[in-house]
Amino acid sequence: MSKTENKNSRFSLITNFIYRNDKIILTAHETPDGDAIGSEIALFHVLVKLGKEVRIINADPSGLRYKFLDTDGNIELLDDINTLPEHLSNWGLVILDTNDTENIGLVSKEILPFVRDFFILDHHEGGGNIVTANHIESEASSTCELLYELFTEMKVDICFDSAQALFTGIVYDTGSFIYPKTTAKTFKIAEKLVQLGVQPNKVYSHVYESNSISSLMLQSKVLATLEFHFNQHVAVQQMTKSMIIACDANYDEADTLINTPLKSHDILVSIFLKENLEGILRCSLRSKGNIDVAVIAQEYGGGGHKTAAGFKSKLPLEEIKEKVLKKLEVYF
Ligand SMILES: [Mn+2]
Repeated sequence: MSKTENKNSRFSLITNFIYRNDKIILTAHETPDGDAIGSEIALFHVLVKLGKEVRIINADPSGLRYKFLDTDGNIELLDDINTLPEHLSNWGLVILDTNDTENIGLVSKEILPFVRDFFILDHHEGGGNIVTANHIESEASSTCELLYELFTEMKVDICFDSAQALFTGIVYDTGSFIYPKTTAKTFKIAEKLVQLGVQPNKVYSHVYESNSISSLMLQSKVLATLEFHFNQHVAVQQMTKSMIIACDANYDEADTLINTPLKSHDILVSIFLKENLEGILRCSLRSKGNIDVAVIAQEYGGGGHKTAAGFKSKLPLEEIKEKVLKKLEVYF
């Protein structure tokens, strides 16, 4: 591998960032999902192999279902700023799977302002203020897919742990290879990762068959809130803080329910309004057909893709529900 800077290659910006920083912190979006954690773990192993000093620091804890990717406990939680590296001005920061620096929780306050350099690697459609130090390909199925291609361009070896993390991110973000951005390339990459030893069934089992009983209880409560609008073309579900507490469940354990209404032929948009334990509301939106839900999310300071987007709000749940339904009126 050449250490000379290559200005013409597809990944030259991120490659050069890696070459000029010997100490690198990795982070990803709040409530990190399979692609966020998969990206962090995959890049971690590659950077360590390149001789870098690497830390993964997230604002929110990883879900239990992703612990198999991090058996060595390399992911640190930013809940105690005393554990931060001493001289942050010597460190570079790579932000994965979001292009919104407001979407990395406390990392945006405690780390981002103090590092010498930072870089965004992501596949979401842009929100408002996109910084220039970025590599964003919104056609990519996942950040993990981009990372695989970066590693290939850099000609670095992908170890088993890294391969398994990449595969998990791709499976998660493509809904197991069925969402619109799943391409022949996605399958080719998956094939390579399986050749490196990844067992698809093992990944599936960890990510999708490790729900707790409390999560099932929470899901039954959320599904019971299902209501229909616009002649049964729009479905709304909600999860309140009190439901999470009553079930002794975790905030993200009902997440997949947003996809359930879309299983009906008639439903074109699925809305999921959920409060976290601090009472802060997140509105997630999914669509099929030609309804661009990213536009709605962007109006409220969020972002995402045409068929999958979301935003956070301090407004009450009922108010946001009415506002979002109003925005959808033009389609029906
Ligand atoms: Mn992603």
